[in-house]
Amino acid sequence: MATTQSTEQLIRRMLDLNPRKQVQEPDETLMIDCIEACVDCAQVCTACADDSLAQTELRDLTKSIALCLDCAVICEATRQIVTRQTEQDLDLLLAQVNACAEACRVCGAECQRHAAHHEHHRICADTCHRCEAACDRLATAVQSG
Ligand code: CU1
Ligand code: CU1
Ligand code: CU1
Ligand code: CU1
Repeated sequence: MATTQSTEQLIRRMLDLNPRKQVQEPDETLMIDCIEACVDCAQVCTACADDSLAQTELRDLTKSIALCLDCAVICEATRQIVTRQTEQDLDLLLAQVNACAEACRVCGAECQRHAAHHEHHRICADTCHRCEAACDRLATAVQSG
């Protein structure tokens, strides 16, 4: 019988199966948090941009749409790069995670400006802030070796 696994369990299980997994606890939990936060953020930013396109005051939302599309692709790339353990380059990982934190910071700030009048922007701003924090925590851990 198939048991339903949470995304976190699935990410952890797949990392464990790689015989060349480089990361160990406590950094492993930070990596899994980052991957999960990036999955959520890519999803929410894509939907936020799409929801903005459906609004009538489109011109006011142009910047948030552009930043959400940027944030979505950066989060998508980040979750892949953090996931790959075989020959993982920590300098590249660090650069990518820092870029992701920056994308989430600017996107989160812009979406926060619209949070009071659009629920999708409020959710997006919260999701971006959580991803920024997860990326920052991982960057700090990787940096301190
Ligand atoms: Cu994002
Ligand atoms: Cu975002
Ligand atoms: Cu957004
Ligand atoms: Cu991120």
